[in-house]
Amino acid sequence: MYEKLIPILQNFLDTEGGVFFETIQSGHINETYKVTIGKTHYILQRINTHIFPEPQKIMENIETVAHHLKSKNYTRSVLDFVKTQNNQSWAKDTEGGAWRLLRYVENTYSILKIETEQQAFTAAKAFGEYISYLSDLDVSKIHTILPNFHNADFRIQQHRDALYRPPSVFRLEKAAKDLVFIQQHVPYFEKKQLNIPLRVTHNDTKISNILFDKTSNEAACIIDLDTLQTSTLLADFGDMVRTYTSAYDEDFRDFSKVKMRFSYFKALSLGFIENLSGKIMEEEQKNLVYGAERTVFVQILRFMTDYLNDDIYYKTHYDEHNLVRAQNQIALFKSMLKQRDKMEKLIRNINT
Ligand code: GN1
Ligand code: MG
Repeated sequence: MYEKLIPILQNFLDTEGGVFFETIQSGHINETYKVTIGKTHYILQRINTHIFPEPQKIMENIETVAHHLKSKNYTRSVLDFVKTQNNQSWAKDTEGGAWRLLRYVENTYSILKIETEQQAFTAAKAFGEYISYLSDLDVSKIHTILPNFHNADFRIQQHRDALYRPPSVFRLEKAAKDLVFIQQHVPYFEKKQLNIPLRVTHNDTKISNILFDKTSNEAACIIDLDTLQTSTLLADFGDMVRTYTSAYDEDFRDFSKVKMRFSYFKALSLGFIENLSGKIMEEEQKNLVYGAERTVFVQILRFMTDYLNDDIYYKTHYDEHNLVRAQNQIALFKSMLKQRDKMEKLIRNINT
């Protein structure tokens, strides 16, 4: 099964002496392998070009950001790609697939699910610091990779388009109650203009996108930079609230247990803002909770839209997978709405 990877790998380096492959099961989009040659480890990844049609732009963004971080003496590791033998940052396979090879960051581990408030604090602090380091990077130097990625109006429209298509009656019936819920909440997010600056943001701040140092348990490296582009700080904060505060991931089916845990919200908020001192604007801080609610709502829309579209975007492992994910996120969203006042109060009282 791994034989087909050998010629791909040879675009980047010689494979004499044997190669060992391991599949890495994480992420809904790309295909990822750990590669061992002798004592050296790499990550080989196939970029999903249906979703990311312009790998060149992704790689240029990553280089621009790495250069900026290094010039400012950023102390954590940055992703380090092996160039092809022709000095390119990625290679095409015979079917048009796009591949790249990264040097593995040694002595690190990643986690799929947050276990402690300390981890939430540490990860959010690293993402806050990242945004802070990038706050003086000229946004016009960054390519847009996925237009409208966090744009709620765009996601609402995609959802409506899916409903007009129309979806199968079976799926519509299965989702009926959730579709009503979505309809009720659309007005809170539709056509809301906030006066918030564009920044260079990560746009996928889930916990598995941080490598932790095995010795210190500090954040060693921020990874998965495919969605790195301009957006607002609310999106990065929001995705942390979405993925760090729930005790269960988005695939978990016992929705009654899915809750926004306030102690985790507190930890991540304090961590995030700590390194943004003097950089976060009043208007940004004021809208953090709204931004978090919007991020979760957008994720509900995205999973539900994909369910209505017969699963064309996210990898799914069973028939109702996207519906379950949407319902799981609805449970989280409901729990957040109940705690809105408490969350607002906490954010208001953090001094920057
Ligand atoms: C996708 O592939 P992965 O897991 O890194 C998605 C994110 C979603 C996430 C939901 C490019 O990320 O936006 O929040 O799934 N990435 C893209 O788990 O659509
Ligand atoms: Mg990602």
